[in-house]
Amino acid sequence: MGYDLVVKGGRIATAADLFEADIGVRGGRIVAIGEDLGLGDRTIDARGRLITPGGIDAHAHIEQISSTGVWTADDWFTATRSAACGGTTVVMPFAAQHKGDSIRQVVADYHDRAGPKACIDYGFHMIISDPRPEIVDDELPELIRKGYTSFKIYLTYDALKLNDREVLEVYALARREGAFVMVHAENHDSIAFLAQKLLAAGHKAPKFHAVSRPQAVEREATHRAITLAELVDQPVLIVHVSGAEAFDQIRWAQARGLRIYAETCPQYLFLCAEDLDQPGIEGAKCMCSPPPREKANQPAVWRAIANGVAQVFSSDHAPYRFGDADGKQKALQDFKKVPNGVPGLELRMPLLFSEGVGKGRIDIHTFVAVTATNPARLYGLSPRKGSIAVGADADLVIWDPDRAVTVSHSLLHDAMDYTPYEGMQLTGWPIETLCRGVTVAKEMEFVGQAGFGQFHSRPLSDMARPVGRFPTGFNPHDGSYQP
Ligand code: DUC
Ligand code: ZN
Ligand code: ZN
Repeated sequence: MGYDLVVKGGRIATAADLFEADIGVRGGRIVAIGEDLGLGDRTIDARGRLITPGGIDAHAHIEQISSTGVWTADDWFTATRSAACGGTTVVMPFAAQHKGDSIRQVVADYHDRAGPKACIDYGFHMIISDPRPEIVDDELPELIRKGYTSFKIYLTYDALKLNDREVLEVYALARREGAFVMVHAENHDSIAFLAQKLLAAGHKAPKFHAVSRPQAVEREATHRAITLAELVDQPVLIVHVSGAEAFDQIRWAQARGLRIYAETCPQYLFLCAEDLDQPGIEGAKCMCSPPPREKANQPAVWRAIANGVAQVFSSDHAPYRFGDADGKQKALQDFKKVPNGVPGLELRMPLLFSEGVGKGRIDIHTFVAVTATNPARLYGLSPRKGSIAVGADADLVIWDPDRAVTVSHSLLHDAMDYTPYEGMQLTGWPIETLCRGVTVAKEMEFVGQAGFGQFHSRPLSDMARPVGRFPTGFNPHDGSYQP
């Protein structure tokens, strides 16, 4: 039997290997990898090109309403169109519960939004902000069993934060039902205290956003999230880690054998606190939480990726337009009113490729691991997603490793009116993106279709299973005590 598609002669990079071969695709899946597979019904000449697995962006806010009631600028169509043009073939945004919501209903509503518009494949994490008994005892177990196996919790934001007792209850539920927990780790009361003092002293400009959320508040909350996880033996991933001090806590936990994972994002490699300090309210374009740190912090984030302390590189795409009255223009009032977040779906992979692989800070295998393979393994998408292997979906990115691109928002495909990376000079670009063997982006243009994206429910992966060890020998889940 022939192939629907043969991608010929590219240099294939996986998390482990780099080799030249043809890829044969049938029915959207890779069915052969070998020398000289001949021609398919369609053939792509990839000689001189690099091929990596389609990117998995495991943290993005798409068509989501923020804790202060503002909708993201991107909907499912514009966000996934933009992701595709940047080499991403799977996105994993959040079905976000706000207080009082039924999470079952939130997930159903989110499906209704995503289904007709998604141009690439997708899964959902849930956000749990209201772990009341019927959610913990009834709705969540049902949803986890249906394959919504990961959720995010917050230690900050008035409308979202859980207290320590609630965190423990949610961790315990996750362990009982086999779910994986992502934690936004910043100390809420410290931020509220500092912000109030800053505003009272008249410090309202965007740069004070970073002053109100210093590394110490991230460090403390990271340590707390880890310690609570240790008490109940629940693996967790700390999302969007920004600072060397939080990474110190994570490295410490990993060295103790705790199953603690970390994610970081482009804004912590390519933006810094000084970017918030610009004339007028320009700095609001770079406001996200945790905030970008001082420039001297950036090498520590690179090291965390290179050394495997951070396993996942996501965008945390949270798009709020600069020109919108309920977007970044809120900075005209004060930094506390500004919706938090920066866009990054489309540039996540090109930025890391150019500045990481191209400049020798990380190797191509690490690039593939943190942009595709690790998120697939952690979140239960492998072996279908995250690698180039026989049996996997033909989610492929064909790179021109030498293409020089000066970043301009006019090149991008989101619904935003700016990119914080304007003017950066990159080398290497994803010139063709295939999702299940279908070209969805080519030569910086979107050629896919709304509704093509498929939803993926997800089993728990081995990486997210508990270790089976408790600090005192007391297992709070079954009451047993074995000192
Ligand atoms: N911080 C978040 O916690 N979520 C969205 C974006 C941001 O900056
Ligand atoms: Zn967050
Ligand atoms: Zn986020």
